[in-house]
Amino acid sequence: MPCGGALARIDIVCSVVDNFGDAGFCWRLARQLAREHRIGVRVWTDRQDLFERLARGDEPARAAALDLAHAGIEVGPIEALDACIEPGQFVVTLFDARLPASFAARLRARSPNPPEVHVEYLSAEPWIDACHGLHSLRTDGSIAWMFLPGFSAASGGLVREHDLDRRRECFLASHKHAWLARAGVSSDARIATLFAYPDAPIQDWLEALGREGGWTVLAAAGGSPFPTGRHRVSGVEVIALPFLAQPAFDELLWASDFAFVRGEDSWIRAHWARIPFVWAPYRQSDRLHLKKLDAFLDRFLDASAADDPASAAAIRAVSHAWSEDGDIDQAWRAYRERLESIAALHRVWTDTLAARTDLASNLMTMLRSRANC
Ligand code: TRH
Repeated sequence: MPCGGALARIDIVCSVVDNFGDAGFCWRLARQLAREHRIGVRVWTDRQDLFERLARGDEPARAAALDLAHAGIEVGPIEALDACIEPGQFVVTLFDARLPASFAARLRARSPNPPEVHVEYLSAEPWIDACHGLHSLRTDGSIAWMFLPGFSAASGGLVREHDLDRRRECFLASHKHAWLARAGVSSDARIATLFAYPDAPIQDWLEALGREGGWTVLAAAGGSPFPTGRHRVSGVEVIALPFLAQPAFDELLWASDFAFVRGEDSWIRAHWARIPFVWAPYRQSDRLHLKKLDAFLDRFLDASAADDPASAAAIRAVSHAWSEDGDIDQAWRAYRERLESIAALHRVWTDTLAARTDLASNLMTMLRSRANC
């Protein structure tokens, strides 16, 4: 079977641990591979419902079937792989996903042997660069190649579609006004997206925001304590949104002046939205998430803030306070005072990242080189 061209097919296996991010990353990658690399994509998952939600949101007006069909992607249950599904030319497992035994046996019996690549969670930690591209040898003699997403040129990179800036600029020039009007936001409000974990100090932050005035908070679904609808909290207008289709989630970030983001996928989308943001890593035991946070802040601020230590300190303080490691009221005030300078640091950092090869392209290069085609 050919490796390239319209006939090539990739199987992506994605089991979901928690939240929206595992499926969110997979869905974005699948869509980009189908659209930009002209490859047939099949996604095998234990949470088809989440993929449908990402495709249509909780708004009946957006049809999941339409979006799935447009993307040209098949989404099926992982168990189906155990039956009679023949592997495609390339097989990718994500995060905690494992191949069902009989599918793995069929895959490894094939000649030539389709390469298996395992994609891990994104991290800014330094060890990523040395481990990306290594392989592990299994007891049956088969090999899995490790693909590690990351922020450096030595890593697997970040998901970033080729037309992303053009779509964002088009939205800002032509659609933002109507988008905000539909969401019920007045056009002179400063907009903060709130996509947080439930243990973030949301109430304390809203009180700080209320004292300042002028902000509208758009609370994304999941993690915030507010039911869908409008609320007035500590003097702040809070609009709690339904779960949005993934493209509309990007528009939410594009329309914002600032965002709290979390996990993995929204973290990277906040970069590409080119707005100042504060990231909360997924909580782990032994405060491991704070190590991940510092690894990111080190990379970001080393690359951008050599001449602005005051802004760097404000970013560090607010990021730690948001992950329950400090006083958000005090940290937010210092951060807010320097928001213009902080936005400039984000621009420098994002420009550096945007110049690198994107994750989907790096993945296809790895798959093709391992398949010798
Ligand atoms: O939901 P998350 O906290 O997911 C996390 C991370 O992926 C983390 O790495 C993983 O270990 C953990 O789950 C189990 O945050 P994240 O990664 O930002 O994913 C959210 C996805 O949901 C993202 O693709 C955007 C999408 N989304 C929508 O499409 N519409 C919405 O309304 C919302 C709120 C999110």
